[in-house]
Amino acid sequence: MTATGREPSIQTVQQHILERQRAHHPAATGEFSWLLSAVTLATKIVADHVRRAGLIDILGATGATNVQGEAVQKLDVIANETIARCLGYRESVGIMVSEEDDEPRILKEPDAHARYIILFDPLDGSSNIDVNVSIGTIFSILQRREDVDADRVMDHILQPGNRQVAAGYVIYSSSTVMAYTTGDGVHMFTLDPSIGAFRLTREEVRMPDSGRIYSVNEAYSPQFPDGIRRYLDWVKSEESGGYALRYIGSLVADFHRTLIKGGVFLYPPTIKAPRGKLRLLYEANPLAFIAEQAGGVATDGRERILDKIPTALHERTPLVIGSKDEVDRVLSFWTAD
Ligand code: FBP
Repeated sequence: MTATGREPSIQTVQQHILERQRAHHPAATGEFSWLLSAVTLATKIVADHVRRAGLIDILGATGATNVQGEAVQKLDVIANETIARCLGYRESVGIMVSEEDDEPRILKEPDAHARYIILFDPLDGSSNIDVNVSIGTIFSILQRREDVDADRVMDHILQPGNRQVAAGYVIYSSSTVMAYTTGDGVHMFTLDPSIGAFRLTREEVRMPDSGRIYSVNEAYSPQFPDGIRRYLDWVKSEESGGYALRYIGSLVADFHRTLIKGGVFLYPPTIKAPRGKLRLLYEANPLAFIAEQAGGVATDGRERILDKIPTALHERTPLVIGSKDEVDRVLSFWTAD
């Protein structure tokens, strides 16, 4: 019951998408909200596993290593298979790309129906699973290109981020929150355990234009480009007027904070990872779409993330993302070579 004594309105993700789509596309069939219901279903199942992880022995590694060279966590596999299964029930999903899979999964032979491609990081921040720190799922949705033969799978997948039709993330934390955009603003939903549904809690989210928070793994600063090191010296100087450092080590959580409170998140190139660590297709692109839709900015230090032409499935990119003024500030010290 709200302060006014009225029952708060209950709007689920599907309702919200349908209503906004109908507002802009009266002929909308509901196919898209049906597609996104696979994501909400899967992430509800993942949220339940994450919450009970310590109780049902699904913490820890499987002993396997994924295509990224990372130790695969048991929950990585559960999240990956759960999302694949739920997406598999949707006629409109033809191709699926996951951080955990070496190759794309062709769910359906290319036809007029199976026109969507879903790219996702099933469990971001998995190094934080065992220590009960916020983790998340990140997803990006593309449509098959009409100018390319149906069987040229990689040409359909390797599209620039500005071709995304939707993107979002779910953060598994003190509460489970989903944020998404279809290019019509950014909207947030909180999972209500009492009804098992994501309920609208913030509409038209705007990222503040500035924010005195910077987020980076400073342990790597000896490996950062000079410009980044100069920015980090400035941000800690009196001249900056004082900033706080916040680094959770889960991209989805560091981004969620930046989206709400403002500031800047950086994962620059390092000597060890000259192209950065984060993946373009299912980490940088979806978050860049959300950032821009909320009034923020995302760059690799040289160009807009959403304009980058991908060349490989698990391609990495440097990432500077956040409030306009803070990203501009970083770029005033550093421009990628
Ligand atoms: P995955 O867990 O999905 O592989 O993501 C990579 C990640 O954990 C990000 O969530 C996070 O921002 C970054 O790596 C942390 O890297 P580092 O430990 O080098 O700071």
